[in-house]
Amino acid sequence: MDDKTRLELYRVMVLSRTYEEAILREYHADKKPAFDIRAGLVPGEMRRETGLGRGRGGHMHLFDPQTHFSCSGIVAEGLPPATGQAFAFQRQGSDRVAVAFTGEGAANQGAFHESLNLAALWKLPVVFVIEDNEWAISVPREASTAVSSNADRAAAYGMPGRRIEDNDVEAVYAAAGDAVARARAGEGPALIEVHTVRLWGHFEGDAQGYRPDLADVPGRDPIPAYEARLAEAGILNAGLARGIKEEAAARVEKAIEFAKSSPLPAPETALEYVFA
Ligand SMILES: Cc1ncc(C[n+]2csc(CCOP(=O)(O)OP(=O)(O)O)c2C)c(N)n1
Ligand SMILES: [Mg+2]
Repeated sequence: MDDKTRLELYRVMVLSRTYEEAILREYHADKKPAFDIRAGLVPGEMRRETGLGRGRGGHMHLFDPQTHFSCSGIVAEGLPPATGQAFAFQRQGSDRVAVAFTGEGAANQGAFHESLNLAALWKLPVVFVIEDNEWAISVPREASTAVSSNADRAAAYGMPGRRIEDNDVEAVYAAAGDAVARARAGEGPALIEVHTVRLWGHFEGDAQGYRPDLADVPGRDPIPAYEARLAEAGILNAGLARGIKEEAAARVEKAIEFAKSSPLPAPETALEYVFA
């Protein structure tokens, strides 16, 4: 992998983290001293009229036609629409590939198995990505899943399955490239399971009393680990890392200012975009 791509991976990781930390800060800003879920800038999960959900839905109900992104609040329900989208791409003769992301807990839902079966049967251009963060809210993987790697399940549907351990971003990048190339070549779907660590609670305010591994969590953070790997390879130094972080912070702060200065949805429009 070339240096430019490796730095780009680092940039995306930093931008994502910077965004999450900024949202965390804004979410908690006016909820103190005692945590009041109704108070402050983000009472619940809505944002503003200019947001993807136009202030009418939370983080689970986003749709962005520009980047062809959508999500669902129903666990595993992103998979059938991705499979359907891949079917549309195939019929259109397009070289586009659908990608569905889901959790390791979701891999026990019926929708997961139905999607994989149909996608493999019809050789659809879709990549299924499972993020194994070891927890489904408070349920550890071994309490819900009979196999230790969901990638093993791919064989049952006649598609390749790959599991990548311990936040190896470069291995994820390579596996994604292989899966997309395979889909584009008409060879059908692939499954990638990415093993990671859940750094925070399932939701803000989750005290995680059920987690025996909490003390180990900070040491498993992928960002300092990748920083060290790139520094060792002579690609990243402290100055460049600082620059990338400052650039990410400026971009995120600008977006937050835009959100704060955007109007709230007008109450009389509450029934717009509702099917009845
Ligand atoms: C069909 C359905 N059942 C239950 C829930 C409640 N729920 C929300 S997240 C979650 C756990 C999901 O775990 P996992 O798939 O591992 O994803 P993670 O949260 O770890 O990313 C559950 C059970 C839901 N949203 N949809
Ligand atoms: Mg999980």
